[in-house]
Amino acid sequence: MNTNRLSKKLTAALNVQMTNEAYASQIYLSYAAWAESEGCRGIANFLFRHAQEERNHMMKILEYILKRGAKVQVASILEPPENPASINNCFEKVFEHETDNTKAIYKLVKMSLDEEDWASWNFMQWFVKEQIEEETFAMGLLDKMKIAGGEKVSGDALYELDRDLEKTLGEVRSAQDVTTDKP
Ligand code: OFO
Repeated sequence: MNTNRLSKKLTAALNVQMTNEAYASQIYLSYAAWAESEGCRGIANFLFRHAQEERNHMMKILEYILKRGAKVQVASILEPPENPASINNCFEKVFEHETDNTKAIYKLVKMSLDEEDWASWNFMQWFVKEQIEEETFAMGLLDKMKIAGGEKVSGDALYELDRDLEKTLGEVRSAQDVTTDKP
């Protein structure tokens, strides 16, 4: 008896998104290591933490695919892009990455809608909300950066920004504390 509750198309797309989240985790990990080597420990901590959040997103999709009786396909992950040219550029890349990921999430929402797979549509709403928060946070980083001097940031302003980001860490909701019921 076939107990698979996901279409072939949606299974393939969810598997791709699972790998996208793993790739996002690698990107944040590499930027974090770079920021640490630049002496920006607060920024590095934020990025390390975010790498873990992206991994949690990957796991969330993996668990959903299994829960629906479909097959998980663990694929290879691309190498992360080259290091940012500056802290300002790092935040720009973070924002770009998040908006790209939002597009990928929307495609899955649309696919679930077209298939009238309401379970998957409902599952994807968690990611829609998450992307709003992540984009908002990334925009906030760019705003802070602008105030601190943008590309020209250095010395005291960079030090303050780094400390500020370290302090805000506790306010950033962690993905592992979130469930579909408590988004
Ligand atoms: Fe997985 O949310 Fe960012 O990319």
